This record gives sequence, structure tokens and C-alpha cells, in this order.
Amino acid sequence: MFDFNIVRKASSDYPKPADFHPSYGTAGFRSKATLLSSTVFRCGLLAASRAILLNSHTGLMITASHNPVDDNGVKMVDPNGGMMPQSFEAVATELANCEDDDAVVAVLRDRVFSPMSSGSPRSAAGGALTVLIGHDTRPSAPSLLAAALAGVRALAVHAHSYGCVTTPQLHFLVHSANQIPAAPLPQLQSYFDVIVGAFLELTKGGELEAAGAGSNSSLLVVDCANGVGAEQLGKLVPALESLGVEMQLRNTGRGGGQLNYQCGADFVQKDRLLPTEMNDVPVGSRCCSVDGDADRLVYFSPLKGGGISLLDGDKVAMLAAVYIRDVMELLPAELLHDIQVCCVQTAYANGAATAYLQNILRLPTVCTPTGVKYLHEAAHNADLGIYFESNGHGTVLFSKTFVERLKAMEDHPAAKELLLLSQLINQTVGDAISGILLIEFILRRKRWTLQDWQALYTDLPSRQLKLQVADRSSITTADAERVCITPAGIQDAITRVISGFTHGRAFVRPSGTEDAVRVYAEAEIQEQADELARLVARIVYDMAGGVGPRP
Ligand code: G16
Repeated sequence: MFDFNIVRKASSDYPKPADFHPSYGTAGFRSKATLLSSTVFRCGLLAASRAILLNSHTGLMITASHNPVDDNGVKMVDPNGGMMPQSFEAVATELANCEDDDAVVAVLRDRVFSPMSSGSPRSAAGGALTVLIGHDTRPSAPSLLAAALAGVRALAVHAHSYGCVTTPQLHFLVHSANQIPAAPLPQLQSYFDVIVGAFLELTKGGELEAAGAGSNSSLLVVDCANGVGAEQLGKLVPALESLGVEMQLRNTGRGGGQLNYQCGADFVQKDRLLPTEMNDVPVGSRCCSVDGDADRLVYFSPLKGGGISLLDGDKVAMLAAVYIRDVMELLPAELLHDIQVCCVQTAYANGAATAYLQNILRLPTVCTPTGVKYLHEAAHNADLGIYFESNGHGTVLFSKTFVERLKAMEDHPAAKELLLLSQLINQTVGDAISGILLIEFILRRKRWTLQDWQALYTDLPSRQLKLQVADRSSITTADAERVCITPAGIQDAITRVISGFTHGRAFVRPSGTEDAVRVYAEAEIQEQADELARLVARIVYDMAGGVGPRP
């Protein structure tokens, strides 16, 4: 049985900075790294508590993903490899905001343990329960890792650090660790064994041709955002070579480049610019960018005269959907009886992507608020749930029922192919490594170039902006963030502006990872999308107390 006095004492080494009020956001806690020791310590306590209460291993990833290098954060992983349930977020915020050690103990005892354990928490007898921890490449990682370890150990739970791993690798490892009771913790290699193993099985036989024609068709240039992806992606080189793909890594962090600075999936998707250190990449080449913790992926191709042709998360979703539809058409009808396929998007999904899904692919679509935690849950409601945010975050989930049916017909080539896909595609969370293998496989299977893929549909021109306001929580939204509720009157003002633009659409929402309000606009031509975004940003600035220059 653990001892709350030990918790109280350990907590005193990690006092919360005065005037720091962290809140659980889109993907956990995120802030300037210098403020985060107490938060990470307390997340260690929380991860250990959930391990005890659920009698399972849990996980904790120290990362601020796409944010600047001086930020850091924590993502909490539940035993199934998914994110911590939303019902626990309020108590996480409460714990992170406790002003002193007694309050930490009180929240832990009364709010974390009591409601779930009917007053008597299970002990970590035998010490087998473990919190699996990973971190990205930020300089603040070692000190925050120490805080996390202290938090976990204060509850007499084991902690195991995997060191620098990607967020999806940590999710995968937590899921694996819980598959066989009392088995040793999985090695990182097991991740590659499953994902690369499925890729090699899918691509064996050598009948897949290099994607399209052209001297660069075998080359894939990967922008690693100077993040944790670089080292892990390097391990894919032999597998991709077997498919005739020469993978070149850029922005690996080894040349002194800064994490996420003018590179990475967020930069490429939002600014639609070529990442730094890639000016020599030939026009038309197949390129992709991952983010700082390698859970997002976007593809692109450098254009003549500058700029890029972007294939964002929407395009990845459509590629996956088209391919999976093709394979499913080969399956016997009885296997597909009652099988529900669904595609989950957010308000950021380009209008043309949604139209393609609904009118051409005729797939049911669901729109959720931003954040993988919402999309993942919605995708789980289908037997085959395809979800990708436009920013490149997403995956394809296969239900147990569907996998069981596929297994029962494994001799059928299409069933076998889908089964292998369910292993190649990380089932716990969006994964850039698994995504690259999936896309490279599909492009070759369909003998498509990036241009063929891009031609599935033409994006409506869009623009994203962000601005700072005095208090971003003054902006609240409804209807999957498509309607702004407060400040009072703001939606009417936005609607009035939109009505002046052909195919105009726009919305605003507070970011859950940065101190910013995000603005999205799309319209018939690029200049109009730019102008609509600017006008909507101006409304936010005027009605929500904008900070800095007026847009
Ligand atoms: C996180 C979430 C994503 C979300 C993104 C942006 O990504 O995991 O689901 O789309 O934040 O969130 P916001 O617009 O609220 O800042 P990441 O890659 O930073 O962990």
C-alpha cells in the first residue's frame, strides 16, 4: 500500500509556480518548459494512480509536439494505448493547479482514488505495475523526465523510460504491455517488428512498381522537423529500399537546426512553404514532413518558382479511403454484412474533401471538435473508422468484429491484405512512421504519382491565421467548433462577413495547445480566402480583446 506522506514529501520538491494555472488542453498539458516541473510530477502521480486503479500499465509522453522548442508538455496514455478519457481531464487540471502539497494529497485521495475505488485503492502489490515513459528531443526533457519518475515512484509504482521515442511508439508500447499479463515489458523493436513486418508482408513479391514515372519517383525526402522522428525514421530505410524507395532525411537535428522552426508538418501545412534545408530538392519530388513527436504527417511536392503542392491530412484520408474501398470491393458480400465504414473530420476539413467523401465515395462522415481524442472516439464507433485531421494527425481503426471476420477468411487475398493493413496502421493513435509506410505502399499499389493523388479533388483555397487575445477562454464554440458562442454577437458578425464571399466558410476557436485563437477561412479564390481570414481575425481582435497589431 502506498503512503500519502511519501507523496506529500515528494511533492514538496516540485512546487507549482505562483500565478501558473495549467489546464488540460487539446492533447494534455502544454506550456513554457520552465513552468512545467510540478505539472509533470503530478501527471506522474496521475499516471501511477490510473495504473493502480485499472491494475494495468499506463503511459506518459513528455512532449510539446509541434510547439516551439522552449515549450514542453505531457500526453497521458491509458492501458488500451489511447488517450486518457476526457472524464478524467477535469481532475487532472485540478491536480495540476493545487497550490500546495496538502492539496495535492487531498485531490489524489478524494478525487482520484475515492470515486473509482469505493474508498479502498488497490495497492501496486508486487510492484509489477509500470508507467511507461517517453520523451522528445527538447533540451528540457531530462529534468521533466526526473519529475515524472518522481511522481510515479511516489505511489510505489514502477517507471520505465524508453528515452527518446515518438508519441505513437509510446502509445503502441503501452497497448502491447497490457496484452499479456505479467509478461516482460515490450522492447521498442517490437513496434518495428509489427509495423514494418506487415509492410514487408504486404509488399513482398516484388510486383509493385515504383510510383509513377520520372527520375525522382524512387526518392522520398522526409523533413523530420529536427525532432524525435529522425532517429526512428532512419530505421525504415532498409524496408523502403526493398520497395525501391530511397528515403533521404532532412532536418534531423544533427546539423544544429531548431525543433519545428521553419520545418515540420505544422509549418508546412499552415504556411504552405518549403521547409528549411530543402531548397535543393528537385521540383516535383515526393516529400513529406512529420512534426516534433512524429504523430502528424503531410506530403508535398516543391513547385517550379517556389511554393509547394500540399497533400494534407484530408488528402491522406481520401487516399486511404479510396484504397480501402478498392480492397473491400473484392471481399465476399457476407463478410461485409453490417460492416459500418465511416470517415471522421473536423471543421478544418476542406469543403472539397468533405464533398468528395459524401458525393464521390458516398461514405458517411462525422464532424467532431479538433483533437485526436474526439476523432478517435468517433472512429471507434464504426467497424472501419478513417480519421485524419487536416494537419496530418490520424489513423484508420479496425473494429474487433471486422478483424475477427477477416481472420476467419484469411485465405482470401483481399481479407489478408486488410488484416495486414490493420497491423501496418498504428491502431492506438496517428503515427507518421506507419503513415509513410501506408502511403508509399498505396501509391505503388495504385501506380500513382503525387500528381495522381492530388488530382482526386481540388482543394478550395483556404487560409489559417492565429492571433492573441487577452483571454482565449472568452471564445467558446458549439456544433463541433463551427459556431462561436461567445463573446456575445461574434457569430453574427462572422456570418455577415462570410455572406460577402462566394463559397465562403470561416470559423474561429481557441487553441488547446498554444496561447492563441485560430481562424480558418475558405473561399472560391485564394485572395478571397486570405481576405476572409483577415476580416474574421479582425472581428476576433475587436470583440475579444486582441493583443498586438490589429489584423
Ligand atoms: C494536438 C492534437 C491534435 C490537434 C492539434 C492542434 O496536436 O493532438 O489533435 O489537432 O494539437 O490543436 P490546437 O489547434 O488546439 O492547438 P499535436 O501534434 O500538437 O499533439
